[in-house]
Amino acid sequence: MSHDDKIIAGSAKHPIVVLEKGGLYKYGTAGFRMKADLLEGVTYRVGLLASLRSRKLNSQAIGVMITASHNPAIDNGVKIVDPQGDMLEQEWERHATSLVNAASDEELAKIYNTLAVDLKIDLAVPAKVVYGRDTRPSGHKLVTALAAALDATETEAVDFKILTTPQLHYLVRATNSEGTPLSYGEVSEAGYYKKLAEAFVRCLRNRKIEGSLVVDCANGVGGPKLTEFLKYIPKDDVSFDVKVVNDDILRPEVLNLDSGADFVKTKQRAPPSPKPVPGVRSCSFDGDADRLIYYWVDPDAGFVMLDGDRISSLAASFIGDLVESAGLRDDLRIGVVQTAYANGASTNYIRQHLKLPVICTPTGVKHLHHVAQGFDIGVYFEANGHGTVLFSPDAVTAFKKSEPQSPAQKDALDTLAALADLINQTVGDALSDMLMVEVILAHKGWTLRDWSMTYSDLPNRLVRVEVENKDVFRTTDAERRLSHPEGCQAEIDAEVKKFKDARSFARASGTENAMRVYAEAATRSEANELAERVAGVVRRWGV
Ligand code: G16
Repeated sequence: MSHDDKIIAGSAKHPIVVLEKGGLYKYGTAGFRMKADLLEGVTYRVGLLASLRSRKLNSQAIGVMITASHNPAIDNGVKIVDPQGDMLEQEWERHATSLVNAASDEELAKIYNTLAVDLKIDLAVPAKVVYGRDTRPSGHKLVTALAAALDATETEAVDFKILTTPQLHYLVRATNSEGTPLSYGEVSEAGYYKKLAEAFVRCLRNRKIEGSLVVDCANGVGGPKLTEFLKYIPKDDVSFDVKVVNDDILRPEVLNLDSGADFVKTKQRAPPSPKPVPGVRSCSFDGDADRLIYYWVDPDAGFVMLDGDRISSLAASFIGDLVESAGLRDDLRIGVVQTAYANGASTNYIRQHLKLPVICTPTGVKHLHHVAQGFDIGVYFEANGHGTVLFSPDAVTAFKKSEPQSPAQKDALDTLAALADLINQTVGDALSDMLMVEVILAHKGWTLRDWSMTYSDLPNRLVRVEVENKDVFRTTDAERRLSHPEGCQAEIDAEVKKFKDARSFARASGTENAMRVYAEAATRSEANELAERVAGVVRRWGV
């Protein structure tokens, strides 16, 4: 069979579903994400693109992750991971979109070949794709479609089975750096646990983690993976009292249900089950363990949340102090990257108190990651808890090679070097970020209450608004304003003007069929009211 015949035959077995009303599939905030029954053909086609990408990049391994993260259990998604473990280069998103929207199997083969010619890809060189999936039952079928595409294109395939999203990102980078001086770690799930556990011990050195930590895993893949990771911590060196909850992956319908980071962030309350114990330090992962939110229920003040903005300012402050103690302040540029969802108080705190630059990008870690790479130390977190800290090769060399002039300087350099290993450099990782937070709290001797006292959040509200046609909304100015439909932004501005110290914006979600509206104002009730009013404007225009 010719190459084209193989591609066509595979596609016929994993057909694309034609969308209603001439709709097109789009590579959104985190790849293609929708109801799982629409995704079989999409995943087959994504497999074809991954093979092209590997061939284009000198046969380096490309990753494919099958997950819908925080979405409900009936959804699924598929996204491509580049060789260094970061998200697919944005220029290629349109190639993914054109392949996925091919009208027929024959047309698909044609577009595949045209892409190969246009992008100067030699189809005779080897290709490699590594892949994983979360715990959604629909993942089985999608993996079969993916494997068929890899088979049709004679691509070497490695199935890592069930993983968290950040684990797959780790494995892609580890695969491509294996045996080089920049080796990222052993190419196995165990290698990931070993690397994190070893760095965690090095980061802590004689510091004690106070109290226990309850980790809500959204009944997703993070549950079993965290339990597995805990076995790698040497009990003689570190006492880490973790209680893993909401880790039921056997009942798919409970995934992300009334639990997880997205629930906690959007509802601004603790998961109802297990009943929160006042005063206990708690955190939530999302369904694929790439987002993290901390919180506790205060016996006096009630629920207090420490979201991505708080994690970002905590990390920036701690790492900034270490860089100062290490004598590297003048050598390394530290910066923070946020999105429009960042609480205004956090931006002020980072700029005015920490004296660090802050850059705002559109939503999606793919945007933040890219900008963070422009710093020697780039701290990026979305308010929803998705983020990480990136260290440039120069920064890592400085941590390892600088000659310490005092024991305090040595301690700072050692901690920085250990943090660079502990913090996942490929993408936001709830497990790795949680260990980073625990390390910082242990070093500072802080409780969550101490952490929450660094600044006061402006009251805010995030709402999800279902509209008939979210595609009419287009944004500008890092999503802080709507350019389309014309006239809509003027109405939002008019609503905002009615409130003191207020800010609001609306944007179409790239992972759900809905609009998101964010509002900040001087009081909680005003933030709620403003959000509802802007939601009303969006509903009127979204037809
Ligand atoms: C994904 C992206 C995040 C983004 C989130 C929500 O998260 O990776 O960067 O913030 O979607 O995006 P949107 O508002 O466009 O729906 P996850 O955890 O769902 O993969």
